[in-house]
Amino acid sequence: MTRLDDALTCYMPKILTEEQIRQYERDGYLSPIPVLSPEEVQRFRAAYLELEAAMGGRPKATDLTLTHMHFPWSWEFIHHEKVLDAVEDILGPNIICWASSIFPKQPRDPGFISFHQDGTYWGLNSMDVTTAWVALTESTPENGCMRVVPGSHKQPVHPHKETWADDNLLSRGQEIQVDVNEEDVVDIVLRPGEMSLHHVNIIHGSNPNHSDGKRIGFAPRYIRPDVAQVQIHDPQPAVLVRGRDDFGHYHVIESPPRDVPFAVAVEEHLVAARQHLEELTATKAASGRVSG
Ligand SMILES: O=C(O)CCC(=O)C(=O)O
Repeated sequence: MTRLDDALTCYMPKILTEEQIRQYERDGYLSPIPVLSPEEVQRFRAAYLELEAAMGGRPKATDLTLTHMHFPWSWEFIHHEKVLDAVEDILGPNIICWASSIFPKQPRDPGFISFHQDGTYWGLNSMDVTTAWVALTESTPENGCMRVVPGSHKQPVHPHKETWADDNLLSRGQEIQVDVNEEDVVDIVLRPGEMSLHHVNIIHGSNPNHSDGKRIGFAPRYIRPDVAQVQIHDPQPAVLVRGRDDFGHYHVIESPPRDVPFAVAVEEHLVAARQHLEELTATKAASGRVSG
């Protein structure tokens, strides 16, 4: 009996099947999982597009981290019941949202994401970390959907190079220093409202958008409360979205974002996101929370 068999004998999954949980364990990702209704997709997409417009129309992914700290719709998103039910089936009943990112690609956007493993530079001391990548538009090979190497989460953490390439949407253009065989890569095709879950150590990336439409994904990062961030002395803010935190590794935020005029929230968000990126770049800390 494996550890997973053991766990499944006393656990009744909330939304995933046992087969899906085993699949995630084996492949390091699971897709597609329907989570948002068409109305929710429309509402969240409209909220994001309002933010996008207020940020000049083409915000970079690095300016879109931690929106849940500033916008009620994003706070609601990271607490979405169906998303959390699936995450609970993977991580267990106690869940912290440690970060969130939004990855927009504009029509014909040359922006791409080089192959990388998130686990290399988030500075977390455990691999019990999963990203819920929720599609707010279609996500297809043509518009630059996410691509993964199934099973690669079981590989060691590989060296990465910071390329700082212009069109690379990652904070420092991090790129894995192993050859990725195209034949091993799987496209994660999603319809609006579907999500994939991916393990923090899986090799993943995405290509430019060759279509005439936008591609938008919202990606909350979830951990178990026992997962700590190394090399950080003061507890970092994080949101307990389900269950209990018996470990105290984070400064747990319990209240939704303050009710301030939209323009103020945008300004505060941008300052916070940029400050965060600056700190990260200045220290080159391996513990960055700038996602992707
Ligand atoms: O949105 C993408 O294309 C890639 C996202 C990503 O790298 C991530 O969620 O970790």
